[in-house]
Amino acid sequence: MADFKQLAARELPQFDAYLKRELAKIQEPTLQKSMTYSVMAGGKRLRPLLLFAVLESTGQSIDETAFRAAGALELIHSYSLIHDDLPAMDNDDLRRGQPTNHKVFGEAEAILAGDGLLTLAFEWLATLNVTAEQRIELVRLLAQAAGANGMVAGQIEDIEGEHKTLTLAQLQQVHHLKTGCLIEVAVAMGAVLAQLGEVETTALRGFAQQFGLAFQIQDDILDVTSTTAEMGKAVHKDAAEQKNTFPILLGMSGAQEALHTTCQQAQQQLAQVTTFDRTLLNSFLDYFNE
Ligand code: GRG
Repeated sequence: MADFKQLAARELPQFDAYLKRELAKIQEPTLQKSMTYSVMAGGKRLRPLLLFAVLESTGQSIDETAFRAAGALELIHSYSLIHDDLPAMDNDDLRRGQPTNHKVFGEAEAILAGDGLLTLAFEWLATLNVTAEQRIELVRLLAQAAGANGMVAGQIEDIEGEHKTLTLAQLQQVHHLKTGCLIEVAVAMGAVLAQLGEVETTALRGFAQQFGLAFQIQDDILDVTSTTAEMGKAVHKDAAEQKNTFPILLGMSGAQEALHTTCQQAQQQLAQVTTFDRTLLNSFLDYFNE
């Protein structure tokens, strides 16, 4: 059984080509360029890889249907990052080391590129070559995870939390909604495509929830000191910006311990899967030991 790196090396070149080909069908030239710019800007494709991993682990093929469903996840992810970077939100000039969408195309265009990606995601799901029941379930799952009871709620709670100190439970809830829901739905969508039963689906979702939390704790740990290549020294982020992070609430060693415990919990959730090989999904946790 492959590990997540082998899966990525095998599938991502074809997946990227699929995304490029499909995005080339957008007729309005500015939208076509700006939407493609952000989707093809070098993201890790973590959510698509989780969906592919569920299919691979359960003996299903990773075909154009899988690419289209995983593509919908990546479109939503890209839209969220474009909007998150806007002056009204995080006001970031750089994303993945490149100018953010609004810096290249303008603010109004970036809002519209995000809108275009959000709606295109659901068009892709609605035109999937699966049963009508599966299509409806996939649309429902993604809408719930990305919407006002999921990622959008997380974003607003994050913005509102900026001016106060959150408790650990509140911080975990913000991250669960803001990033965890989309990570969790990636495996849930894989489970729908693979037609898994309730026990496996629940275990996979539990695994992904813990994985998403670990992902966030790791991101906060790495964020405490980010090094700039030009200056060759550690640059500490603005103290206000760091108020609600795991290292601030738990201390650095506390955050590292929380990361370790969360990975163990992810493994325990996955251990409840007994009907297929867990090696590939387990290997996603290696991401935190690099
Ligand atoms: C604007 C509705 C709306 C939501 C935005 C996801 C999100 C919500 C904001 C992203 C802000 C952020 C930096 C969150 C921390 C988690 C994180 C590192 C997300 C980036 O996901 P990756 O690492 O991104 O999967 P890549 O670049 O690999 O695609």
